Amino acid sequence: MSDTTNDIKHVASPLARQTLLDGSLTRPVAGGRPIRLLPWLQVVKIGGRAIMDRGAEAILPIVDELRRLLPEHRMLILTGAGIRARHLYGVGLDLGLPVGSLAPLAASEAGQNGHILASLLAPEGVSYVEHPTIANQLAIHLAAARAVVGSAFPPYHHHEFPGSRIPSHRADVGAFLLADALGAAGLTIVEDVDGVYTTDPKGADAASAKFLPETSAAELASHTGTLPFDRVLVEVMANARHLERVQIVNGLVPGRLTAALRGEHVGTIVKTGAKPV
Ligand code: GWN
Ligand code: ATP
Repeated sequence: MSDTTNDIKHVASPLARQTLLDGSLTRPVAGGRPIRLLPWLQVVKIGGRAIMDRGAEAILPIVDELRRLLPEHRMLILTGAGIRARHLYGVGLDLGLPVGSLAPLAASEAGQNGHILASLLAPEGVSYVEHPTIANQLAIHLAAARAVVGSAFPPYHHHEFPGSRIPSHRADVGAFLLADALGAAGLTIVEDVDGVYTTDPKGADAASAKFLPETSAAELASHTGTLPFDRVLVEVMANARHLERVQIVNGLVPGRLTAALRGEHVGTIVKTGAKPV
């Protein structure tokens, strides 16, 4: 075989001859910022317990607000799991189920809430889309409709990390991972409190709770108390690639979600570790 034939068949690949375990070798190739897949997308996470579990009283005003936002924004609306998942954790843990069995069961409750929300927005052309659709056909669905609804849970199943008996990657983490991976314009987390406080404003120390209009993943890393979102989100935000901030708003106050999507500083803005371009 001639040298010429060998040259033609050779495919130059920058990582072919080295280990992927050495950061100094992979950095020149893998160190760049990824492209933004859907830079115009607004991701909105609706709390399962905070909003959906309250029924019509909380859901209908949010549906109304989302409906009015459709001409202004293209949205991926993701729902959390709520009280049914908490009941499920209780029963499952009592039976000794591993975390990888509990994760998809809880995730299915987030999906149910998504189906409920999507039904109410159906007259506007909004549908529930499945996890595989979000993974592979989100762009075409958002070309056909101003918004779609999905489950905020990440589909970890038996790949859930075994560090805790309750799945650590829940709806807030799932919503953030998607928004950052898609290079979305923003992520708004809709809660039943005004934002992040120094301590739970509905807990035993409520009287001492101070509102934090702005904070950061770095500051929250040393916060030992509870937060209004998944604890692991703090770590995930620190390693963000695109999303420079997350906004937490009170969905029980009409207009807060709209203001956040219009770029107003309502609720709490949490700065992530993503570097500005
Ligand atoms: O079922 O409501 O997607 O979008 O994590 O997996 O447990 O599944 O195990 O496309 O793949 O219950 O069936 O269910 O919520 O997650 O979905 O209706 O394989 O559209 O079949 O990654 O919705 O569901 O629960 O999101 O979060 O069939 Mo459901 Mo969820 Mo539907 Mo989905 Mo899981 Mo699929 Mo999946 Mo499973
Ligand atoms: P899911 O979507 O997973 O069902 P959710 O986001 O709707 O959940 P919770 O996980 O209960 O709801 O989180 C919101 C609650 O967090 C608030 O109602 C508040 O009482 C509580 N909380 C705890 N610590 C804080 C804090 N430091 N600041 C603000 N709220 C806090």
